Amino acid sequence: METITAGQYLLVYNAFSFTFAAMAAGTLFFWFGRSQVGHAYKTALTITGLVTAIAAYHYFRIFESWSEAYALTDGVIKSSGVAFNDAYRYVDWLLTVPLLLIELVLVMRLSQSETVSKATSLGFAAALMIILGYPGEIAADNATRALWGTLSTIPFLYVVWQLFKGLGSAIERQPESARGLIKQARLLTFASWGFYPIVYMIPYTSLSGGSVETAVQIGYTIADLVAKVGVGILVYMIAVRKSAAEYGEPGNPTVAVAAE
Ligand code: RET
Repeated sequence: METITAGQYLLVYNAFSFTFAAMAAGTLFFWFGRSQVGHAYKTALTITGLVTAIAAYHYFRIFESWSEAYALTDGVIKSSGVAFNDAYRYVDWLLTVPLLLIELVLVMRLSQSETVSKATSLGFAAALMIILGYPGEIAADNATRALWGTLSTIPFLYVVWQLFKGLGSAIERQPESARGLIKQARLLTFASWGFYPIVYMIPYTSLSGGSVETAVQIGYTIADLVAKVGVGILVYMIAVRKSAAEYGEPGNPTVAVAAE
């Protein structure tokens, strides 16, 4: 394992701890938020909270794995001999990335057949992207990393293309008041997702040793916070705004029933 400094170790340690707290808090917020939206949007918020719940569990495990991998005594850091487990991150993505796409599709409230076909094709491509990326992430040499990274980019580009082109026409059919927010959610998804392959390429830079490990862990952690909690908050706002447009003010069941 690469040698890292005590400062780098603590930075990653605190970032994992912070992210566990943020994901857990996000889960409570999204699930309690279900009471603020009309019934058509409750599933979208259930899934948004499920994404952060799955991530909270994995960040807890990642945090534990990180602290087991190193021993910090009197300000001196040593590798403990137990390997840091990178698999938690990929297992997390395998579950949460398709769910994130489904959450976006659900909040658009398309027809049932459109929802099923978009959620299936996007979910499948996203899962393929993660499965192809993993062998590269754990590869010892950069050539193997590049090979799997390139393969993983194929389904990645398909997802990005679908988000922009495929959902584009659907967005135009959304209520005026929510359109801007939906475009923002799509853009934030695009920007945060684009950050992952950049972080993946850090080992090709002039950084070395513990700096690579630290930059990769911090990079993926920031991207996860934006992609799950940041996009989740936008999904919540879209659901509230669309509920107001379609059912009347939030939490007013009389209007909601009348609008059905
Ligand atoms: C990998 C491998 C290199 C090529 C590409 C990748 C893309 C990863 C992405 C991950 C997104 C994860 C999310 C997690 C949070 O919920 C696998 C790094 C293109 C886009 C959104």
